Amino acid sequence: MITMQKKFGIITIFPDMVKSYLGCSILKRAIEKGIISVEVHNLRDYATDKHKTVDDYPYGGGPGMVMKPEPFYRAVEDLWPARESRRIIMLSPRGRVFSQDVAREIVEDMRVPVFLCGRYEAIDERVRDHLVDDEISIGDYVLTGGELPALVIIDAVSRLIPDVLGDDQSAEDESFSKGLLDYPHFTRPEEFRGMHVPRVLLSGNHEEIRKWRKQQSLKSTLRTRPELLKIYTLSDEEKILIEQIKEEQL
Ligand code: 4FM
Repeated sequence: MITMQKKFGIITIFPDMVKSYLGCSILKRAIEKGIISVEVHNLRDYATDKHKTVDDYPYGGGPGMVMKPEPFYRAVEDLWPARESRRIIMLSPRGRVFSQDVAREIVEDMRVPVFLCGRYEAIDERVRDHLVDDEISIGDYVLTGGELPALVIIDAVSRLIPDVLGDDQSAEDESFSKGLLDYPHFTRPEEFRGMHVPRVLLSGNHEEIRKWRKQQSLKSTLRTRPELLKIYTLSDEEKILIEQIKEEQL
């Protein structure tokens, strides 16, 4: 069987933080099976002074330290010397916002995604200028570094690769990849602390179940994320279901 083999690279001053997440659960199995591989490199190995300095004071003053450009350039040029072989991704709140579409774009790109993880206050702007191909944010909040965002992206991209998820768990099957929020899920027992599983799910009527799930997805999307419906093309059935939901709310 032919399958995708996706490589990732990470440059960080906390390689153990990244490796510990990759050493668990589904990503661990995917790495063991050779479906994905993640090269984790320590930025300090590319510092040039005897103290392995990777940060310095900001020109112009202000709080915090700035990461020096030289170690990032040296690491990338040593590890992925061919420009066309790599897609250097910087993680920061200044980037374009990550989404399922961006995950699909990265999985389809033949280049190796290499994540530059910053710490401290910022990375020297000259890294962005001539080394970075793509700047991504995982959302409008501020973290202490780029390691968690890099792992978030690797996680979302990896599960799009055929064979990373089990046979029964397809990445395409879920509601969100279709542009709507997921429907409610239930497992045994049928009654828990007086709360019952919706009767339709026990009916064995697959057409009724499909319709109920669609209705639930539309309901929660309309309530919680109405902006998602603006970019979603509704089928005739979905238009009718939406009208029914809106009538219920009157
Ligand atoms: C990034 C801290 C660079 C320090 C960060 C440096 C973030 C986000 C984020 C924190 N990254 N989406 N939100 N990074 O908060 O991507 Cl030098």
